[in-house]
Order: sequence, then structure tokens, then C-alpha cells
Amino acid sequence: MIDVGEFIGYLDDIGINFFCGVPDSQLSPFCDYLEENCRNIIAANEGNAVAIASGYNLSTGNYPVVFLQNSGLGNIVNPVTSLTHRKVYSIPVVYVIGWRGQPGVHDEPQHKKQGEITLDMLELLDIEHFVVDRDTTFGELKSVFENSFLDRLSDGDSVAIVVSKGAFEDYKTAKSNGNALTREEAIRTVTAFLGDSDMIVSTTGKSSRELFEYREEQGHGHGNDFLTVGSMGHSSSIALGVALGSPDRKIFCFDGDGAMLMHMGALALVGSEGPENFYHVMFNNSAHESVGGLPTVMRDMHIDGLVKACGYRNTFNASSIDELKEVLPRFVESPGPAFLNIDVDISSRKDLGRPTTTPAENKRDFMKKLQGE
Ligand SMILES: Cc1ncc(C[n+]2csc(CCOP(=O)(O)OP(=O)(O)O)c2C)c(N)n1
Repeated sequence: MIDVGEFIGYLDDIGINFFCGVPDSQLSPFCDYLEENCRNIIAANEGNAVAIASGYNLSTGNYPVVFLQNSGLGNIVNPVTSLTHRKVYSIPVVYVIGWRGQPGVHDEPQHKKQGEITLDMLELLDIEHFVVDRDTTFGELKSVFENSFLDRLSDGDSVAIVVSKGAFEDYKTAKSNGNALTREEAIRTVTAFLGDSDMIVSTTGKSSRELFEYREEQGHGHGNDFLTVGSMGHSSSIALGVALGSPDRKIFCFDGDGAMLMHMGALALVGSEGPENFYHVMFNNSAHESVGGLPTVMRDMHIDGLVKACGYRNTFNASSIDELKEVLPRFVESPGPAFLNIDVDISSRKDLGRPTTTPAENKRDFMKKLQGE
């Protein structure tokens, strides 16, 4: 196992001390250590992180680090092939990649395919990589830098450390944002208020898990909900497509602030299409709670102004259960696109379960419900 303090200290010794990325639960000791001890930037998405890192390299010549879950590899393919690759600008980047869905390690369905192709993708992208697992020692990791990575980087190529489950020793910091309402209570309150014909597209991470558990507990079935278990940042676009295809129903997107930031251009599309049956609810903890709680930049944003500028017709806010109960009837009755920001804390239940139905069953039930069967 690797002590993240020792690893990050070593990087600093060799002049590598600029960190930018999107957090991942498997990398959470690394991300928490950075957050507490180093300057680091939590980017909107992984491609965004590569671009920021590239700019930093252009201005300093130093090698930047980009950290990400392997789910984010798709987001970096374009800047890797058309910006940093040696056939273009040859910008050296050190990647630290959490390997979800590693073959042989049990994981959720959305991680399976990406887990299988992770190392092949790095090969195709000409990124030399080294897999760190539970048995890897710091000495071994250091010698990879000394015997190969540093040469590759000085030639303008990028390198990657691929991090298996349990490869980093624990390191955890406490997170709080001062809000009182939990996301789970907010999700339950909004869902309980909706009618039988209302449909929900929920975002990646624990929001979907909390929604799933609520439906189980209530015996509602899951046909009203599409759980966006992967494809982080795309639930509002999925909901937009559903809203355009089903104009006779109200479609609710349950979003997270990290997910909304990841592909924020989607807001402008919602506004420009302007479906009256589109309702966007953001459970705003200004953090990536599902993967460890590192902050997003949402805390500093003027959300009403943002969504209004994108063309949403109505915006609402709530930061307590009483405010939420008061605002819900007005939100649901207002013409869409409408936006409801709910301030929630950075927490979740330790015993929160995972969907027990498969994505294929989820899709089938959701389509049946939409088609009125
Ligand atoms: C492209 C991509 N990058 C990273 C992840 C890992 N990931 C899963 S959930 C999540 C955090 C979501 O944060 P937010 O939308 O704010 O919701 P919260 O968990 O805070 O409620 C991240 C980073 C992912 N699934 N996909």
C-alpha cells in the first residue's frame, strides 16, 4: 500500500506540485490529502482538468498532475489526442487514475465496460502506465518514476498511475458546509410530493441510490425513475430528451451540483428548447459527496442568475424542510423549464444500499411507464 503523504511529498521533491482533477472514491485518500495540504483545483470535468494542466505546463514548463476516476477517461480523449499528444503540442501530464470495474474485482454495472478497457485505452492514447495495487510499495512506485516516467515526461509524453482498490492507505478529512437538511430527506420530500404520472431522471452517485431505496420502502416500483448510474453530468440532457418526447408528462431531473457543473452547457440547451414540462431539481451540497465530499465551485455561484440567463422561466430555492414544503407546490405548478435549488449537507447514510434491479430492467420499466402500459 502507498502512503499518499509520502507519494505526494516525493512528487514535490521532483518538482511536481500542480494538481487538478475530478475526485474519485478510490482516490479519496489522495484527494483528501491534497485538499488539506496542497493547492489543487477541482475541475468541472476531466477534459477541463487536462486543459488547465496543459496551460499550467505552457506557462511554467513543470509537469502537472491530473487525477480522475477511469469513468472520466472518455472526457479526456479529445484533449489527449488533439492537444497534449506528441503529434500535436506534446504536453507532458502525470495522470493518477482510480480503476473502477477492474476485471476480477466486484463492482457496479456502470463500471464493467470501462474497467475492462481502461489499460487498452491508455495504450491507444500512448500513455505509459503503471498499476498500483495493495502489494505495491512506495519504493517500487518511486523506481517507476526514476527508471521510466521521468524520461517519458522529459520527451513530452504523458504517463499514468492506475490505482486499484485498496492501493492507497486511508487518509480522511471531515467535510461540512453548514447546511442542515440532508440530501436523502430532500429527495424523499420532493418524490413524495410528485404524482403517479411524473417521471424522474436522477443523477449519478448516491442521489439515485437514495431515490431507489425510497421507492423500495414505499413499494412504489421503479418505473417512474431513470437512474443515470453512469454518464455523470448527462441526466439533465436525458431528461430534456424525455421531456421533448413526452410533452404530456412532467419530467423531473434530480441533479447534483458536481454533475451539473460537469456539462453545464446542457442548461443552455434546456433553456433554448424551453419545454414547459421540464423541472430541474439540484440537491446542492457544493461537494462531490458520493465520492468523498470534495468541494465544487457551486458554493460561489449565483445559481438563479445562471439558469435564468440560460432561459429557464422560473427559479426557486429552499434550504430547510419547511422552505422546501412551502416552495414545492409553486415549483411544480409553474411553467417549465423551472429550477429548484435545495441546499443540503455533505452526508449520507453508512448503510445506504445500491439498486437491486439491473439497468436493463430499469430501462424496460421506465419505457413501459412512459408509454402508459
Ligand atoms: C465522468 C465521471 N467522472 C467522475 C465520476 C465519479 N463520480 C461519481 S458520483 C461523483 C460526484 C457527484 O457529485 P454531485 O453531482 O455534486 O452529487 P453528490 O454526490 O454531491 O450528491 C463523481 C465525481 C463519474 N461517475 N463519472
